[in-house]
Amino acid sequence: MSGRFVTVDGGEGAGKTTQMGFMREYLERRGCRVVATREPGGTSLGEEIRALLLGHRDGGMALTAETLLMFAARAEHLERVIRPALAAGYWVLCDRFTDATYAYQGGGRGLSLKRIAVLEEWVQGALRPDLTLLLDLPVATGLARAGKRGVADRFEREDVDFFERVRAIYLERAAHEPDRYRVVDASQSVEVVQAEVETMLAEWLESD
Ligand code: Z5A
Repeated sequence: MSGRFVTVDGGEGAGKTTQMGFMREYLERRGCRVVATREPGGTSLGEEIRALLLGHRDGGMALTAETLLMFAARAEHLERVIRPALAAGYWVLCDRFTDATYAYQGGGRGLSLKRIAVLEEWVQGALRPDLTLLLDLPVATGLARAGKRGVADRFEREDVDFFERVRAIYLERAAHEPDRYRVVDASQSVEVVQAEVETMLAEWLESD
């Protein structure tokens, strides 16, 4: 079976990490060779950029700098991990990708979506995920889950309105590209979400 690029995205506390583990196991049981990775990060340089992006610094970070750092990490990730893995026939399972830039830097922070599209084209060329699982849940539910984890990073300290705008962009994008996105109600129990993710993956594999 040839490689596919599958991304998992969603707001705070959506359960991406939890479901990624399950998805990896499921795909491996079906005979797929899987590389699981994440953004920002996924490479040695990318993880250093991630620390810069999530850490707190005096005076914050200019939105342009934040966006370019996201894409710098992504460029490295694409060249060193994602493209080689796909070329070798692996399935790449990625925790967040460019949809997150549209949602957080675009929706959350108000950067022009057209400007993000220019960077997307520059850094990715024609490469887009084959499938994106959007784990959607009410902002309050996600924040309550994330709040149990301890020290908040630079994004987790944003207010509810920020995360409402993030969610709205994800849902808008999913409605606009129904062939690529599958939206799962992530407010349900881990087991129910997992069962829905399994059904979704099985149907997608059958139709692919
Ligand atoms: N960011 C950006 O701005 N622009 C970009 O282009 C990219 C990223 C790529 C780091 O991402 C930040 O980077 C992120 C957006 C920004 N900002 N924030 N915040 P991240 O993905 O590493 O960080 P995160 O969103 O906080 O993800 P996470 O910490 O890995 O959470 P998660 O993977 O979605 O959830 P989880 O760890 O699986 O679960 C969270 C908790 O909920 C945990 O205690 C679970 O046991 C629990 N959980 C999970 N599922 C359930 C269900 N179904 N019911 C009840 N409890 C559950």
